[in-house]
Amino acid sequence: MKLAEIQAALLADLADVRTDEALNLVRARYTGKDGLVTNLRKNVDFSTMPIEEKRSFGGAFNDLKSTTDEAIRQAAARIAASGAHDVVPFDFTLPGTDHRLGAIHPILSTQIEIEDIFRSMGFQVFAGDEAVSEFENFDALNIPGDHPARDMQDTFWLENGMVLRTHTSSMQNRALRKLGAPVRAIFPGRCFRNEALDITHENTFYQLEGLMVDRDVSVANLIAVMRDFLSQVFRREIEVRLRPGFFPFVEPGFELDFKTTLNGVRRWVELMPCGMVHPAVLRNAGIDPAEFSGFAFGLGLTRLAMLKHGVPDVRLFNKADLRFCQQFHASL
Ligand code: FA5
Repeated sequence: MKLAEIQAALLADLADVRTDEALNLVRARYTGKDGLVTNLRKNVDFSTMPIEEKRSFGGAFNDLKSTTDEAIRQAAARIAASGAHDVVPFDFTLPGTDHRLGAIHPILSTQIEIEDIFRSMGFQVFAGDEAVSEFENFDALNIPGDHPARDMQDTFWLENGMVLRTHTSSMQNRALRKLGAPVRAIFPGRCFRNEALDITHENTFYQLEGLMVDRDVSVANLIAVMRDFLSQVFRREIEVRLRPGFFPFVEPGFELDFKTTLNGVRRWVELMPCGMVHPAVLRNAGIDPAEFSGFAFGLGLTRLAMLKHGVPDVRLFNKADLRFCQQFHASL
């Protein structure tokens, strides 16, 4: 074959090439050990060739060689751009791709569990806002501007006069106005305080408020509901006790403790403040305290999640450290 014929045949072969495998065959046919271009050089006896002929053959051969290399390089680039060499046969016997599913955050899973328990006792879940009026967070709860109780909750004030709610009690007035009496409701949600942070104090944490207002509601109802609720959460009979506690929006007010074993020692653990709704709070929501009475409680949802899961430091919850979150397998 003449040089020009070889070049024409090469270009025709490359035009049909679509895959790496096909290109390798063409490459072997022309530039391989026994290829057409390679043999062309091998079969020439330069020793007997006149110098003029040697020059013209050498120049033509070098042109053919570089045209061949360049044409093969371009064909390889075309195949790469087409993505054809990515196509691998599908192996149906390989294990499937493992898509990682998210999991419910331990505070939310605790909240969902508690909501289910209270729903079964006839309570409804009332959603609230995180930014509330000063009235809702304080005044409606019998905490006027000059009341020292305001200092107990170091507050984030917004420029428009609203506050980031310091407690879910800020929803009491709204819930009572909207739902009226009699009512049984819980309102879980995020609260904010300008706290000095430590292992039990966060600036952003969750509470779950409960409110039951009806005719003849007494402290006995409060104790019964709390004992029933905690026994379901901890899946065993729970003993509770009340100690006096002060909150301007309940009268009488209590701290509720429950008995549990912590670090091998059986003891009372403080769990949540609660009390009988103050008549002023009912009046502020248009409810007649002569007809209705009720109880309220403010559960530290974040602290309960700590107790349930044995989490030693409250700050772990907000750290967004996957190693921490992945320990809880309450998947969606
Ligand atoms: C209150 O917030 C009252 N509103 C509770 C209440 C409701 C009393 C209804 C009476 C009737 P206190 O400030 O103690 O109370 O907070 C209640 C719970 O929220 C605490 O027991 C604790 O579990 C949780 N808590 C308070 N501050 C923080 C914090 N900085 N970080 C994590 N949890 C907190």
